[in-house]
Amino acid sequence: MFAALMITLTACSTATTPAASTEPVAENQVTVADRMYSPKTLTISVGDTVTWVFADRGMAHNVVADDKSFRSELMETGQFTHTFDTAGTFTYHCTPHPDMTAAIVVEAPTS
Ligand SMILES: [Cu+2]
Repeated sequence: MFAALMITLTACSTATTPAASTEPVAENQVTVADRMYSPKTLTISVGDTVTWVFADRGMAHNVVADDKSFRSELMETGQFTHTFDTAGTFTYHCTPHPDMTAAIVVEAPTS
């Protein structure tokens, strides 16, 4: 039973672990893969930069703010970054896939 569990875990991690990269994993990162944004809601602080990492080979996506404050190109691979200078909730979507939606919640510094 334990062995079976280990095999399941190993298979799962193999499928979801990104290819080895020399670049450090960004703190505020959204992965665009499997026709979805992950995490769907990312909370950051004012002044933080979000990096979207496109990794859905064979299917191009983009990142378009519903308020048009940022917009990426259509990409299968590569990265897009945007720095959020104002607090608020910024919803965004993918042009070819309107059901792909997510949000960046930008929190003002507490004083
Ligand atoms: Cu898409």
